[in-house]
Formats: sequence, C-alpha cells, structure tokens
Amino acid sequence: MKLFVTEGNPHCLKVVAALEMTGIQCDIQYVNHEETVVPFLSHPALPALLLPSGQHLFSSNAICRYLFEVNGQESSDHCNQWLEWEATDLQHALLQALHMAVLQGKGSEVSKVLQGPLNYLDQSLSKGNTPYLTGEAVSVADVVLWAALYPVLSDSSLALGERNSLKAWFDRVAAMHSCQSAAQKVLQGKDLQGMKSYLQRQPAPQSRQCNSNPAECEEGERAVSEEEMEAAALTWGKSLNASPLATDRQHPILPQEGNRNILLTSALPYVNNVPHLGNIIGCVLSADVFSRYGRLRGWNLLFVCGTDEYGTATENKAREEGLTPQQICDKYHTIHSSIYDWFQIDFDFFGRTTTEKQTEIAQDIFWRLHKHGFLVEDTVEQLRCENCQRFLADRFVEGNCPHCSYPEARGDQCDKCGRLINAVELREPQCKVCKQTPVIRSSKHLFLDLPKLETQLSQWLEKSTSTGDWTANAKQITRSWLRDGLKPRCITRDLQWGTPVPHPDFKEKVFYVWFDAPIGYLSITANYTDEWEKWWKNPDQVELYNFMAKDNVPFHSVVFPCSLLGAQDNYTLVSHLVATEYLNYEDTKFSKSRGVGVFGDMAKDTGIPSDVWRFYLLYVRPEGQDSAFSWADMALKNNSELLNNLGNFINRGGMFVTKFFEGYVPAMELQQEDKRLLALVGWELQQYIQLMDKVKIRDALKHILNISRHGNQYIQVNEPWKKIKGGDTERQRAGTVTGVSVNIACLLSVMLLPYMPTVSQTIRDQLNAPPSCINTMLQGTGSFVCTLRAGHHIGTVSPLFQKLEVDQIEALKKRFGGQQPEDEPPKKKTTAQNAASAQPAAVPDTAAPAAEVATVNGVDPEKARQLTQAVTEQGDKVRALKAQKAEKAVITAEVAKLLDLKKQLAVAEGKSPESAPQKSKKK
Ligand code: B3M
Ligand code: ZN
Repeated sequence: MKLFVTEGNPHCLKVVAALEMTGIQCDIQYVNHEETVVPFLSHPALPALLLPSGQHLFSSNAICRYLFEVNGQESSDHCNQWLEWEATDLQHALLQALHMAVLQGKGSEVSKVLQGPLNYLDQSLSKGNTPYLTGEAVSVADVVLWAALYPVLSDSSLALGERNSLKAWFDRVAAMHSCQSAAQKVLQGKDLQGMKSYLQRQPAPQSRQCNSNPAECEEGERAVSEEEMEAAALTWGKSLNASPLATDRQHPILPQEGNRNILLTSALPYVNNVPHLGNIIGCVLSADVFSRYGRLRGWNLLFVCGTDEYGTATENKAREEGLTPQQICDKYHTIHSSIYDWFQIDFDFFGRTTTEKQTEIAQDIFWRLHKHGFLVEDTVEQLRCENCQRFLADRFVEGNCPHCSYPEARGDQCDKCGRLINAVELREPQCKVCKQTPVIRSSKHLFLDLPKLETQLSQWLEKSTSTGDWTANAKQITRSWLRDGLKPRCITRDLQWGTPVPHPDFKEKVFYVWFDAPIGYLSITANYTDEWEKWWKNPDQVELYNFMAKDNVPFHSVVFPCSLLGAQDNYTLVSHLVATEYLNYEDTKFSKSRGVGVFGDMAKDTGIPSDVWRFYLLYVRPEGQDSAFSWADMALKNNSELLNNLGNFINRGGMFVTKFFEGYVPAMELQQEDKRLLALVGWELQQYIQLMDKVKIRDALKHILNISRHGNQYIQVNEPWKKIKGGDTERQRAGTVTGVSVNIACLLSVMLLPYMPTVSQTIRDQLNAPPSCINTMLQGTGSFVCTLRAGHHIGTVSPLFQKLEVDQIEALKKRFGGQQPEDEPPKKKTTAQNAASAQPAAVPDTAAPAAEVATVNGVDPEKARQLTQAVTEQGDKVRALKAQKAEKAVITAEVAKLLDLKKQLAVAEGKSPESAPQKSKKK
C-alpha cells in the first residue's frame, strides 16, 4: 500500500493521523498539489491510497475508515454518522472559514461561519458524556473530526470562543502521540498560512443559502463599530481633490523620476487565429482592467501589446488560405485590432512582431548572448514529415507525452503535465497535418545555455517572486521547472518565416518563436517610441507586469529572463507575473475546428453590449482556478447582478432626485443608520482597492456588487417614496436617503470604470458628476467622499441595462454550441439586415429570432417587467428583515410571498417551448 499526500492539506492530516494511530505498514509519498495520482480522475485528488489490488481510494474519510478496518476496528453506525456529518456540514463551514481566514484576511469573521457546527459538536459531546465521540474508546470519527478541526481550533487568533466539552475532547485527542506527529508532518509547524496553497486550489466556497436562492440569501452583515461610523462620516465630508486626474495621455509615455512607473504587457496573441473568449480574458482584457485601474490610481503606466506573427503556424495558415505569410499577418493583425477595439481594450500601443525593430533587437540580444558564452551548438534530431516535405516544428507534431503519457502532447509542451518536451521524445509521433509518422533527421542548431544561467536566474527569481505579485500558479509552475533542473533550449528553427539568425553558420535558419516572441515586447515598445530603452533598460525605476494564461508562464519566468540576464544589458525583468487559469466553454473547451465557443469577432454579433461581455468575463475570470463561460449563467448574472442589483440601485437613486427633488441633490443630515452604511460602503471600497492593487480582478468586482446590494437594502428599509409624502422630518429623511444613494451611485461609477468603461461614463454623465470624483475616491486606501453635494444638478437618468431573455440566450447557445453545425450554420448577417434589426439583441437569421421574444408565447412583457421589479423589491425586503433580525414568522411570511411572486414571474415569462406553439411575427 502507498499513501500519497501533500503538505498543508487538512484532508491529508486526517489520513496521516489515521495511519499513525492504526500503525498500519504503508509508504507515505509526498507529492505536489498539482500531481494527479489517481489515473482516471481529471483533477488531482489528494490524499489517495493505492490499495494492494491496484485500485485507489481518494476520499479522505474512506481512507481513514479503511485503515481502521484493516486494523480490525470496523466503524459503527454512530461512527459513520459522525463521518457523514463531517463530510457534509462541517467541511462546508470549514472550507468557508479557512478561505476567509487565509485568503481573504477575514480571520475575525470566521466564528460566524463556524459557530453552528461547533455548538452542535459541543452539545453532542456534553450530552453523550463520554471521553470520545462514540464512547469510551477513540474511533475513526475522533481522528477525522479532530484533524478537520485542528487548523482552526489550534489557532487562537480566530477567537472562536470557549466550549468546554468540545475543548476537553479536542485536547484529549490532540494529546495522542499519533495526532501530534501527524500534524507535525503534514502542517510542518506552520500556522494557517501553511494551507494557503492548498486553499488557493479549492473552488471558492459559497455561502450555503446563496446557492439555491440568491434572493433569500442573507449575506451575514458585517458588524460596524461606532468608531468606523464616525470615521466614515468624517471622510464623507472631506473636500474633493482640487485637480482632476489628467485623463488625456501625452504620448509617448515615458518613465518619470519619482513616480510609480509601470510597464504593462499582455501576452502577444498569435496572429494566425481569431482569439476566443478564453484568450481575451486571459490576456488583453485582464491587462486592460488593471491598466485602467492603474491610471485611475495615478500611476505612470504604459500598456503595450501586439500580434505574435512568426512561426510555423503562420506559414501553415498561409498555405491553408492560399496567401503569403505576410498577407496572413496583415489580414489577421487587422482582425485582432478590431476585436480588441470592440472590447474597448485601451492599449497605448498595439504593434506586431514582424518589424525591423524586432530583427534589430532580437539579433542584438542574440549576439550579446553569443559574446557572453551563453549559446551552445549541438546537432539535433528533428522530426520531418516526408509527406508534407517539412520539418515538423512544435505544434505540428502530436504524440504521447514521455512524462505522463497524455496522448495529445504537442512537440514542445504537454498540456496535461505542463512539462516541456523535445519533439523527438514524443511516443508515437504524428504529423498534425497529414497524420503520417514523421522520420528523424539531424541538423545543427544553437541552444541557450540555461544551466549556465540557472544560479543567476534563481537569485533573481527569489527576489522577484517574494517582492512582486506573482500569482500562485506562476510561482508554482516556475518552481517545478527549476526543481526538474534546466536544460539547454534550442533557439533556432528550420523555417523561413521568422527573424533570421544572423550567425553565418546558421544562415538558413530563423529564431524559434518562443525565443523571438517575448523580444516583441521590446520591439513593439521601440516602434512606439525611440526612447524605448527608458522602459526596458531601467530596472530600478520601472515595474514590469506581464499578463498571460498559465501555459505561457515558463517562457516568461524562466526562458526569457535567462535571455535577458545572459545578454547583460541592464534589462527590466518582470516584477509581477499575473497568470490566469483556463476558461472553458460551457462544459467543454473552446474549439475553432469544432466550431465550439464564442470567438472575439462573434461577440459583437450577439447584440450584447461590449461592457456586458466584459463584465461577465471578468466575473468568471479564471483567477486561481479554472472557470467556465456559460450562456445561462451570463443571462443570470446580467439579469440579477447588473439589472436587478447594480442597475436598479443606480437608477433608483437618480430617479428619486429627478422625481422628488427636481433634479437637485437634496440636503443630507446623516443619522446613525446612514453613517453605518457609509462605513460599510467605505469598507467595501477599501477591499476593492486592496484586491485590485494585488491584481485580484474578479474578487474586487464582487465588492462593487456588494455596495449596490447594501444600497438597495438601505433604500428598501427607508422607503423614500413613502417618506417624501410625509411631514417635514420624513421629507428630510427621504432627502438624506436619496442624497446618500446618488453619491454611492457616483462611487460605483468610479469603481466600475476599469470593468465597464462605457457604463461607468454613462453613469457619470447621468449624474453630471465632476471629473475630480475619480481620483478623490481612489486615492490611498480609498475614501468615500460626498462628491455630489446638496444643490448639485444631475442630468437625465435612464436605465443602464437590458434584460437577457431566456429564448434569446437559448438561441445564442445553439448558435455557438457547435452541436448542430449542419442544420444551423452561423450565417453572416448582411449589412441591410444589420441596419434593419432595431432590437440590439436581435439575432435575425436563426430559428428563434430574439426580436420575436417579446411577442411569442403570449408573454406579457409589461407584466413580466413589473413582476421582476416586484421580485427584486420583495427580495430586498426579505434581506432587510433578516438583517434586522425580525421575527421568524414575519420572515417566513415574506419569503412565501417572494416565492409566489417568483412563480408568477416564471409563468409570465417562460412558458415551456413545447407547450406553446410558435407564433409568427405578424399576428
Ligand atoms: N503567442 C502564445 C499565446 O498566445 C504566444 C504568447 C507570446 S507572449 C510573448 O498563448
Ligand atoms: Zn505531414
């Protein structure tokens, strides 16, 4: 038997403790978090126990039970019941608690999540009145529960409170030698932080009620102290910054002494493909959000990107389309540019790699490496496809990975285990184009001597990763590269389409794309400004952020830095390496060849605004874990978060000013309740800034939505539409609530700017907000200041978002799903059709045109709209009641009303398609 465990994983603590306690003979092997031990699981599941039969157990409680059974201690029903409770109730709360404490720095709030299960356990122990959970002797249940609770109960900083029976039991189990030794082995004496890397790999836990019914989900209000309230009120009264942020950029942007100078790159997209949503969120969109944010923070920032144009893939595409490689590059460079334009990616410069500057700089780096002795010559065996008459570089050969046996490994890298591969090492190689088996031929090549640079690299990495914001995956991938030991990397290729190798002995060759492409960052900057070296040879004054998807990490953290270190010209190396995980499409992968997924050029044909696309992609940004784009979810988030939450709140504030106060912001007299809200909002703003500074873009977005949720609740509780009809005091109260609300709306517009630039501007236009509101609120740690003072005249208010209808989403899903390409080809709209479709969300040429949605199935759109509004309001009411800790019966009654409204709404908008015959447009 063999037990596979990993450090810092609380489930591994259970099994190691069980092993120690039972004394069963079994090898323990420590593996890293990412390693997949159980062959048929697509995700690593640790711990895992390899049984003598060759099978695996991979549920920690099952492993513990098995070990006890082997030891002759069959688990009783009572025992099994505890194991069940642990796996369901306790684990859920624990994961949430650990997530809060370790990843969100909210240790003080952990007791809220844990008090339920801890009380239950304490009471059960005190009732049972036995030393152990199931009786007089220790059982597997004790070991499992003890290990599960160990991380939180042994950390006094969490202040979980005293529970006598629980404490006595816990200390009793903890005192056993086997438990102590297990804790030492798995957690290595580290505190909760030792579990960080494990937790970062877990899906973010959701609070339980929210899963099923967000409207009734009680967020668990944060407790606000008197001091916080007073501080918030003080901040609120501060004056606006005198000088608005200089928003027009003066090109060329160059580093300025004494400023925070940020050079920001997004991985250079391959020119030969239309990027899909996953590519867009991984690189350009994430980088865009951060650069917009950075500019708001007043950093001196340059954002460059461009198309990566050389290499076999381009040659191949040219062959496919009957064009020259240059023509392919020109054509697709334009396509890329227009896609990024549509997505409002605000590059300072979007260049390309096939330029003279590229040749100049790449060859210079090459000669420097040569001069300093970091290039070595070697003869290599290469795969050549005799059928296609060419050497099969990198991506044009596929086979079984020599390391992990993944069957679709490419010639340069395996997507499964992430390791680099030499094409000739692939088992059962195949030419990707013609599927023939290639032959091996030898030819002389140049190699970058990575082993010789390894010490220098490690020293630099040590510093960069500890001072900079490297994402966990970036650090982990880099670490595993170094751990495997560096090998020389071939930097030349037998191709035509590339930067020529200037060395006379290698005249026929070009540089390997991955040697060449990152130099593109430099050459693109050089095409932007002649003073490019002020950015790229200025490590003391420039911070470099690289944005990319995780498969690009090793080239940016190991190979390219080695090129620059070896070239010895005082280059600026990456300070912050920000890598996303993968975005899937529904429950599969994006695939151009299968026609699955939404590609950049199609997004605009959906009629869904660019800002909404941005919002949803950022909402599901694969930050810390893979995520998926889902149409249904996009519709849900649009309708619930954008329309009902954010849009609704902003619109209500503005409408009250317009309707009740003739468009002038009323006088505000803050009461305790208002100050409490200011404190809550201020806290969310601070969280947003902290997260954004650390490039946690998706997490930060949630705090924007929290603010409008607080705002909606505040309006709901205070009912300004009623108070405005009352006496003086009441009217004044309506004024304060309205004034505070529009000011929150203004703050929201600022926070939204990086995510939804158009909507953000629209809000400020509607509120007629002063430009200086932007930098006033985003300065330092953030301050929520009253920027729309009493007497300020706002503009015309109108709704910000549109509902996405079920049928419309279904139609889009069909169109992009790739399931029925024969019967539903994604036809191209003609210009005339485009112009004719007045409905922005119309899809005029598919089976279920969205423009018809409003009139089919006898749906009464007006009724549906009213009901949607009613559901929102009722939801807010329920939440408000819960927040006020109203009587249970009252809450239950209101929840029943809410459910009923929802039912009515469902009827009003969504008769199932099979029950209702499709009517034609003309009735
Ligand atoms: N073109 C790969 C990619 O788009 C590559 C990135 C180059 S960054 C210098 O995934
Ligand atoms: Zn071939």
